[in-house]
Amino acid sequence: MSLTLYYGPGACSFVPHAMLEASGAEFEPLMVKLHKGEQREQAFQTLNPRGQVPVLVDANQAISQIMAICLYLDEKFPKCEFLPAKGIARAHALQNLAWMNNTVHPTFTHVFRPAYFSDDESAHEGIRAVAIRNFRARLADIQNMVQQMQQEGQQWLSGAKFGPLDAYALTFVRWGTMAGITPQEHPLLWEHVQHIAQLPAVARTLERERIELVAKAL
Ligand SMILES: N[C@@H](CCC(=O)N[C@@H](CS)C(=O)NCC(=O)O)C(=O)O
Repeated sequence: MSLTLYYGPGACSFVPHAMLEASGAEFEPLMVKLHKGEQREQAFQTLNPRGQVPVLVDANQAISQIMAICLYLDEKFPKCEFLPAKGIARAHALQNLAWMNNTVHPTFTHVFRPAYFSDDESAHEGIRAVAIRNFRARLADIQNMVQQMQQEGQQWLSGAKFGPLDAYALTFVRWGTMAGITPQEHPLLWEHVQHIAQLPAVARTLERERIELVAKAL
């Protein structure tokens, strides 16, 4: 077996984890305990000096960054149609995936890790509060994407089939529950997330990571 995925339970690495599971390929999932700081240990830093999951290793080559990993898996498993193959449909899917990765995701990093943004501990609650307000608005944006998808008669945010945008949407809704954003605040999005979670591959990923759609509050 040459494929290995380093993941943190419930982290953004859920996206490639669910894709690998959906691919049907054999892979080795290796858990990194982020809360214990394993991402800062030498063994992991050798793979990714930036100290972040996910890391995919294929044939002894390590790849980090969700965008790079998703595009790599899309190319490696073309039958899965994780993303539209070409043209405007592909450009639009990548546009939305990049936005999730460079805007929605870092918004929540302010909730998880306010200390990355201020040394002043007394500022952390304020940073969290603003980030939660912004994150709630970004979930509403994703719900608009779900509405547009339904109006176009589509079943998946990523294209013809389940893919990275769907897995990221599920991850974000779950993160929101940690910050007191109840899934019912975005009913269409919640319906879509529950639909995603019913896919056997996604259900297996949730089970391996030992996580549920509604998480414990931070
Ligand atoms: N831009 C990176 C973000 C990765 C990232 O933020 N990973 C988080 C988990 S969701 C992480 O490993 N954090 C470790 C830490 O903050 O120490 C990507 O796309 O892969």
